[in-house]
Amino acid sequence: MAETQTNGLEVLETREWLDSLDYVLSKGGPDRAGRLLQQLALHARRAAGVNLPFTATTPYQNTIPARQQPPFPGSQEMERRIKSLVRWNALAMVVRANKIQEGIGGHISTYASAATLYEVAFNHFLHARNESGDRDIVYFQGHAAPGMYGRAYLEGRIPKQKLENFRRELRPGGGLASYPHPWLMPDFWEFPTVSMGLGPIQAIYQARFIKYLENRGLKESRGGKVWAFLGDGEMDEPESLGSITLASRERLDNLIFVVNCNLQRLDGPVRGNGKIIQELEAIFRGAGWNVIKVIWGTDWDSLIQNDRDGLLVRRMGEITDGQYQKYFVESGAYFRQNFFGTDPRLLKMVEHLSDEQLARMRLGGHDPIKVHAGYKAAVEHTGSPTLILAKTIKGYGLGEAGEGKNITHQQKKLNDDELRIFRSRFGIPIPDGELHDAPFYRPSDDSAEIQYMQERRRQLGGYLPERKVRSTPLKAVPESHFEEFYKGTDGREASTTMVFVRLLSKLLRDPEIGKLIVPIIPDEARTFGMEALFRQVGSNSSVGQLYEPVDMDTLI
Ligand SMILES: Cc1ncc(C[n+]2csc(CCOP(=O)(O)OP(=O)(O)O)c2C)c(N)n1
Ligand SMILES: [Mg+2]
Repeated sequence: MAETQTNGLEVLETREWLDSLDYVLSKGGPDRAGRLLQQLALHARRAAGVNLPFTATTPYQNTIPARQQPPFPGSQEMERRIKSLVRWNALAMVVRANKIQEGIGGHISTYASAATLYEVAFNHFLHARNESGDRDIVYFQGHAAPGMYGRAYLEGRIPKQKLENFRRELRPGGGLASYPHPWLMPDFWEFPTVSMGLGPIQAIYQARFIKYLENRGLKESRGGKVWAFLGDGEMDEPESLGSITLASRERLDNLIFVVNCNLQRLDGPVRGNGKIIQELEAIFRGAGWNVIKVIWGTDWDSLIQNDRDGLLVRRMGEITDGQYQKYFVESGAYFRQNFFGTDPRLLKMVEHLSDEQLARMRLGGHDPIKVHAGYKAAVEHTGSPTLILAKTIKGYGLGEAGEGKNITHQQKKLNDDELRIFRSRFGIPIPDGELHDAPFYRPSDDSAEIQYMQERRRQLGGYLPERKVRSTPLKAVPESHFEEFYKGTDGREASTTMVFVRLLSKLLRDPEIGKLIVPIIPDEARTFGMEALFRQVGSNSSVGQLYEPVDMDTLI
């Protein structure tokens, strides 16, 4: 709260206003309270010129408060066990490959930090087919590929032999590609997502294309979403941000970006001195996106609820990402002293928690309940695309072997001790004596875990990722369209553009092929003599034409 509030009268006045607002909230709900606040701001501006400063960001807390979050629809315990199995196999795949062949590479820590983001999506959201026959389209973060292979192995879709040959596809029996690419694994990956930045920009254009097909009546099934799972470092690629205003202008509410904010990139912090979540929130809110922050896990709920004066949330907002990263590797005592120790009232808030409990306070991106709430709000949102910013720890679960450390992205080998700690933390039933080789682990088909994950995928219409070629070949265009061009222009001069435009016009008039051609002319249609197309084929806009064109009368 502002310093001026040391004045007793002002404190009382503020309390009265807050109580009134609480009353409106309880009677009329958040929408009513929102309208009231807007009216208040408008009134203050009209009556006395009070100008509230523009804020592009909201406080450093979850967008969805605990009391508004929906119940979790699955078995948390079962899903945690399945997630642990995927974690283990993803890690084992990279560790084994590098044991067998020095320098083979691969990534452990990206998936380790994103596991909950993927597992909640796989168990509850990603449709291979929905009720209307539509499907979700998913861009997987390239460096998280080991997790997708680990899951497909448990689903029985990838044999152990291929897992063994990760990054060595030419070995007998075949192997698995480093990164997603349909050319390398034509039955599995649908889209290439490495280099970084390819996923986000492709997802935007794909979501727009799907809306176009729907608006033109070329696609009837509905409700499918385009999901893009991205890294926070990846958001610095020009391609990641380059088309985000197109997505909001076109109101692509079929598009969801999930950014795994583990605060780290390849070998350093994403924003040591700043906060990547706040920065991305400002950029995307400014561009007209719906932004959902998933920062704090359930462990924080009661502290946040008791934070009546906003002291805690203010402190959360003061800390830089570099310092948050330091908390990830430090003890609970350090966290208490450095984070809460600046104010006796903050210290009091956590006096009932031991250092150990403090060190284990989970972040939002590792908490299925919070992730589920964010995803549900995203799929239900209409009118604009959604960005989910989930806070996580890079290399989660690796402990001393790399959790939260700058070297974690390049961690490809674990010694026996480190394997044992990871195995025990996630409860994988592999005895100490067998750990050295990091063997894969898959329970039998009739185990509760495999049954559960199979049933979830059945409910969601099948497996993902899976690439199926669905296109039907088109009939060739009649040769007669081209005959006049074979003859030449008989001495008259003709430019290549003139001939191209004539050819295009002819093809557009063909009843079969014409309806399938979409001229996309960002500019220079007139310069190249194509203005006749405006009347003949029209130009596409998802909102129709909201103005009277200046040259309406002159267009033929
Ligand atoms: C265009 C491009 N530049 C550099 C790389 C090399 N590279 C691979 S992963 C990575 C860092 C990824 O950081 P982030 O996006 O935060 O993902 P995280 O692993 O932390 O989830 C880099 C620089 C790349 N793959 N593509
Ligand atoms: Mg990162």
